[in-house]
Amino acid sequence: MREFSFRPNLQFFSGAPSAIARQYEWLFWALVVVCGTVTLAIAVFVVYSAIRYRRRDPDELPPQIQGSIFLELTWTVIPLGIFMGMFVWGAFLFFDLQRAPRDAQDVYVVAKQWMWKVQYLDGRREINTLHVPVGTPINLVMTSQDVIHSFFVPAFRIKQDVLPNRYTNIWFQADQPGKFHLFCAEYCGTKHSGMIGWVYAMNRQDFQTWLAEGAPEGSLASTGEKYFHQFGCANCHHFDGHGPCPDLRGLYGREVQITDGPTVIADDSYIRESILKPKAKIVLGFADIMPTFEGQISDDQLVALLAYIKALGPAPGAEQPTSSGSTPESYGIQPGIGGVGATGNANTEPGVR
Ligand SMILES: [Cu+2]
Repeated sequence: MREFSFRPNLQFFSGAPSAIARQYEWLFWALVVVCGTVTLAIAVFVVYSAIRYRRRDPDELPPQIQGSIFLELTWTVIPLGIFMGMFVWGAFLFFDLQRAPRDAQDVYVVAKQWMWKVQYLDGRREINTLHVPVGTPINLVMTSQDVIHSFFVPAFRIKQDVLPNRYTNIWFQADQPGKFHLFCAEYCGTKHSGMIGWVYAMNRQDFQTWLAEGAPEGSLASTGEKYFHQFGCANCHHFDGHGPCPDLRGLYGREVQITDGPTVIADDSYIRESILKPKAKIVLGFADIMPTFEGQISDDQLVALLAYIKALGPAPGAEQPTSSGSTPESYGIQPGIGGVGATGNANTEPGVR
């Protein structure tokens, strides 16, 4: 297993352990070379001109030169093309890193002063370490319990702010096994510098073995299902489309029409807001009857509820949501399974892993 820690050394290409990280290195060095060349060329020309055209006699009157359209267009258009090219290159890479592939596996991260709590869909949890299989895109869904933190793994060139009261995400895919440093990159209090950990990229086989070692309480979605009944959500959110509150099957990633407002995408942050501040966005056609759960549900419980809601497939005959990220199948259940005889009864087993 290769150890990769972040220490300054003179390596031009570090052999980064992910494809996007290597593309970032190419972009970085292209920027250095282009900007360095332009800076050097200008500096040399300034020095050359200062010497070549220096005033030799106090009474000297230099010949007047009229402008040259050709010259001005040349030195405007060529650099514009080069720098726009770098902008477009950088923008494409940026978007690549912002949009997780559809088959990415969700892993939930809750940051708090001063640790990283990681929860896997199968129910395994860990602190300050993140185990991932090689060759699988991992979509980190992150939130903070207190202040702003920043999830930073230099080896994968990923850094994303982790904010209270909403979810942010970033994805990466390790393509070689190894151990990589994880940092908090946003000053978050006294022990900020101790908020560090390791990302372990493992062969799939090793990862499966590791995963099987510890999830005593069942999958994250099944834990979420437990909370769904415990907090009484099931009393109003029926799975037959006839309850007093919206049917949550297939909700995740779908467009939702708000009363007196625009449509919104039902993403992680929307679902979170709907649980903690249900009055913020009332779904069209439903009454404002949901109580707030602010202060009653922890971030860890919210993550489990989210996993459960995502795991509910669409209602039979409904369209698949079009969002990226994990599909209901990756949560270990079949689409539509949430509707199988389920009317919010604690005895129904939606077949979660
Ligand atoms: Cu922090």
